Amino acid sequence: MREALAERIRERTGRRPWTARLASIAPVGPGSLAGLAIAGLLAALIAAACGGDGVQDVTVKMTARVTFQPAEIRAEAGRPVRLTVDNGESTSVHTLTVAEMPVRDVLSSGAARGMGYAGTEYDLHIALEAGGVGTLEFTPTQSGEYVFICIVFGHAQAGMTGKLIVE
Ligand SMILES: [Cu+2]
Repeated sequence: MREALAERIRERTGRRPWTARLASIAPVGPGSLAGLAIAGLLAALIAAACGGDGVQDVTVKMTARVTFQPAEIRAEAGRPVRLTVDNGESTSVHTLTVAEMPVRDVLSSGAARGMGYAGTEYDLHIALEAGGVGTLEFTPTQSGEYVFICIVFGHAQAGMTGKLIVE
């Protein structure tokens, strides 16, 4: 059945479809080691395309105009996120805070001026002094749209808000 389909694709394109090529190197019998090595190589190549360790790297800048740049970021549910938060250009302390969001494995490197986690008040939070760069690692567990803000008084009202879209 599969061979018949492969034959039809070959007739139409003059080439063997890659699935048929994969099938022909699938491990069967004594020649299986070469097949396994090629399958392993393919898996490694696919993993590299996804960022190697599977971590989603995202960077958000806190700007001198009291905004987040970009103000919209995306992540995939179930995969760890390494969010680099860059307050290098502004002259104020800022935070990136998500009040409520289904999340696990949270690790925050920021805690400026006593603005670290206040108990379990926020699900995601990082506070950075002016000039500081930090990382917020987490794994979102549910798709949805989550608002992040800076909790320094007046900053969210001034426009320091953004959206984290988990798909
Ligand atoms: Cu701020």
